[in-house]
Amino acid sequence: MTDSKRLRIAIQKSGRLSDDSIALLKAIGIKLNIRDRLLIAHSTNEAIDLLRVRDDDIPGLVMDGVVDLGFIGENELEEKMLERQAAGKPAEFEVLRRLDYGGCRLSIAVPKEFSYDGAASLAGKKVATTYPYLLERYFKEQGIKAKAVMLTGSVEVAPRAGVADAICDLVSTGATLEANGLVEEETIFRSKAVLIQRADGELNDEKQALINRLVPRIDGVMQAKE
Ligand code: PRT
Ligand code: ZN
Repeated sequence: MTDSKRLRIAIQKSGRLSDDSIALLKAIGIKLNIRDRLLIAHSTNEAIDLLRVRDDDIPGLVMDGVVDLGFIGENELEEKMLERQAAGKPAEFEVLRRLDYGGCRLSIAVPKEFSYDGAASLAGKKVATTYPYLLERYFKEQGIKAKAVMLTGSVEVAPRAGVADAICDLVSTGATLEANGLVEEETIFRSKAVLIQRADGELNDEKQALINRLVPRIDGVMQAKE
């Protein structure tokens, strides 16, 4: 159980952001007792509970005020914000810090055989992605009429499978694109992990004081690494 007087922080349970987020919490002096299978982890030295969930759920948990803070990739945060705005749901949050991990870019890539000559080449094409709102926004900005096809996994095989003409997916080294015969053509969003706070004004003074004590320590840890 979580106690509403304790600060609630959402982190990715298991994935690319988990280890770095936990390492950062530990580096700022928060002692954690994490048991692998459990959704909740309590700090043993601060009034903090961790909620360990899928990264997709973190923006909504913060925007709905279920948790006070969340560690999340800007790609996922921006996508969920656009999705919630479109659905008329609360989409407010405050970015406390941009962090030094989780770096990646959301890029459009096409099969080697595709004769690509600028974004206009995508007109009338299907583009597979897990980020339809970010992609549709890009199409709109570019004035292109193309279709975003939503896939939650295996986006890079969509062109070979005949499901789409191109893809829009996260890239870090580019090895996955290369292995699938795809060429990166446009970067539509650059992302890092961020620490966000709920923006509904419902935080009590003690929680706010704790946050105000923790954030400068994050700055200290990041500066020490530079
Ligand atoms: O289970 P859950 O929903 O929590 O996890 P998930 O599978 O949705 O997310 P996860 O753990 O894969 O990624 C979490 C976050 O890490 C993303 O939302 C990004 O903010 C960030 N991140 C940083 C990345 C990458 N780098 C990355 N390289 N997320 C995904 N990738 C993928 C990329 O799309 C490719 O398929 O990793 C693969 C390898 O990339 P290359 O370019 O190095 O080959
Ligand atoms: Zn996810």
